[in-house]
Amino acid sequence: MSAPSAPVTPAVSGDRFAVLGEIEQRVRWLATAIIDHANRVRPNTTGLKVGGHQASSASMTTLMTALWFEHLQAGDRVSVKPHASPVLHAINYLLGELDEEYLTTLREFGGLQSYPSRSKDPDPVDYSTGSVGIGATAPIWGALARRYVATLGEQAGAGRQYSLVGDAELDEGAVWEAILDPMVGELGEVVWIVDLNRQSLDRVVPNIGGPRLAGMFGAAGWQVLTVKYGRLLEELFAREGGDALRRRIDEMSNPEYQRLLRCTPAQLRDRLPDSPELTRLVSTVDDETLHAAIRNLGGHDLRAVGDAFARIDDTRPTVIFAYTVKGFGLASEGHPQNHSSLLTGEQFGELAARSGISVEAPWQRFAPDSAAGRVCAATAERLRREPVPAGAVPVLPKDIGRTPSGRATTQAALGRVLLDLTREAPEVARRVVTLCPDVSSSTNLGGWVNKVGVWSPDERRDWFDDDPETILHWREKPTGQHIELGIAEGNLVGALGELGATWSRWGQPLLPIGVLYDHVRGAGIGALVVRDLRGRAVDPRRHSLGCVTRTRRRRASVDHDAVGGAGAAGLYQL
Ligand SMILES: Cc1ncc(C[n+]2csc(CCOP(=O)(O)OP(=O)(O)O)c2C)c(N)n1
Ligand SMILES: [Mg+2]
Repeated sequence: MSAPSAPVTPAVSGDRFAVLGEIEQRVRWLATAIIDHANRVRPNTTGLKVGGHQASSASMTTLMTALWFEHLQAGDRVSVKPHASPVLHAINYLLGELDEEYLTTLREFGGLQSYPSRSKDPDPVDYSTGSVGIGATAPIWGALARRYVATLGEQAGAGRQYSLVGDAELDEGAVWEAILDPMVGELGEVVWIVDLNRQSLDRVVPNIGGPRLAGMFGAAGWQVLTVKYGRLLEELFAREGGDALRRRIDEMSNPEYQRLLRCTPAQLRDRLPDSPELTRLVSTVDDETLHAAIRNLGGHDLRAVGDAFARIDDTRPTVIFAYTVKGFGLASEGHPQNHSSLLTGEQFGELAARSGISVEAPWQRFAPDSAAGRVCAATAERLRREPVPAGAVPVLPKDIGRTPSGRATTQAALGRVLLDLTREAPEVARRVVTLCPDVSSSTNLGGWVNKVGVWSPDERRDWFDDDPETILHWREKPTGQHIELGIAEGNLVGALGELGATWSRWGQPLLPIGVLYDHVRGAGIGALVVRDLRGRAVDPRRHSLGCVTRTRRRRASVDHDAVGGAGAAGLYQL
């Protein structure tokens, strides 16, 4: 695969953007080189494929450069789409958060992980990702968990919760299950940035389209921002015949557009115009400009991306659709089969030359006294995080003074134990949070829910509090300890995972307990590997969670970075 040569970074004016462009180019280079080294340089004793995703990474380098080096704040947290992990490591390296020795270890035992891992990677990773859709939604549940901790009166910091997601990732059911939950529409700290490169793993997706997706997010109450074109294209749109150019690009199918990305300027002159006005406009543009213009999408324009970030409204969740080119700046750019493709030695050498780097000395940081070096230092300073002090873990009672007599269902026992805990160990009970996908009453949580109330960011009136026939009282208040979800078992698992991780994120241990029916435990949890107490295999994407099912006991121990810890240790087991 070899695209006609083009400038790696579109021209940006102004010192600030020139420096950012330089950083972006270095990030793209480093991300590509990390993968190249693992596959073409590091001795491979087994001969087995190593892999990595150069094109998926290049698709996001502009977005991630703009985010990290201009907008991100220390309190923010980011989930990075799995196959862009090299971009995250490249940025962390430039910020001094990752040692050079790791850059040669991608996908090696003990080295940089295939996908961002909060526990196994040596540099700062906020959310582990890997299974698409699960990592994307994790910051939603992270936001919820942080709000929950804050309503306990504990310190949990503040900041946005970003998800950097692939466009094909939006096919995942977990995404829509989360977006549909009405609670999520109130999480103004949630920001999704969709890398809209029109490609999935296998193909150019013919009907993936911003407007349809925008309508779906908009209907769920999200702010929708679109970054479609870069400055060069906008400039051409303003010229005579510009309307015809815009219409032509807007109306062509994704595969046709993608084909143009693989064309030489001469081929573009032949294929692009469909009207006399457009033929005239194209004839006024030189080859280099024409070639750059067709790929000049907003997601590769630092200024356009920065403008969108500046418009984020923190009163509701935001999604930014950023149009990008998969493999941007690489020889494989825009090719339908570039998902796992690797640059050849020759192509890698060409990229080095265009990036101003030598293949022999690939791991160059910026000189500290250069403009880019100063931006890196200032960014590292801005994003520096204080270590989180561990909160006190209440002691779990070994005995709550109740001896079962006769027969009882596990669900009855669960209801009783929870209430007993409020009397025998109130400090422990205060840390218990129950979650349920619309089966609270039928799993015997009624007494507990009546006692502790239902969690809601704001106090809400219970219109049935004066109704003598109402047994289960639905008192919604910020101090409630039960979180009610819709019939959404995927959300249950996602939220449990993040509530179980608050000890490691914010130093505040919680004891999350999820309750669902035994026979539906597979629903929505399909993305995770759930085993019973005898089971061994665990899913690598979640921290810890406890599920008590309706008819039989189950403990879903889902291992991830920080399994165990306070959040898991106190999980309730019958
Ligand atoms: C649940 C799940 N199914 C399948 C995969 C394999 N997979 C990895 S990336 C990918 C395509 C992702 O496309 P997109 O999100 O658009 O990202 P891009 O590579 O275009 O940046 C697939 C199917 C996965 N990681 N997780
Ligand atoms: Mg894609």
